[in-house]
Amino acid sequence: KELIDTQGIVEEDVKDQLEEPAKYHVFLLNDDYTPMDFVVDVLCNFFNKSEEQATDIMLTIHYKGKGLCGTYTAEIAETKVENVVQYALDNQHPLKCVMEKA
Ligand code: NFA
Repeated sequence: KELIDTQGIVEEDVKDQLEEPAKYHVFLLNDDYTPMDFVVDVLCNFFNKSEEQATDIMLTIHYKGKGLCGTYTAEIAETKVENVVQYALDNQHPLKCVMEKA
């Protein structure tokens, strides 16, 4: 956001400098076809989870429909989603990855 002051000078909105950048949750969604091992692999390699954390999250997704993989600023969350979606497509799995404002 830009503000114009009384003399017509453009200033940054002070709020923009004081506020933390918005954060986004990145989720994986369940499906009937993607192998469990592939999901664990994605969680380890794209979201820096340990094997144990990755297995917990994968089972949460499998039983509850979705699971939180990480929370990031917009640009990083977008890149995670793009990379995971492309990796799933490359391996012919229907795994879905989405982001939501935190
Ligand atoms: N439901 C999948 C299966 O039974 C496993 C899975 C887990 C898929 C988490 C997507 C996300 N093979």
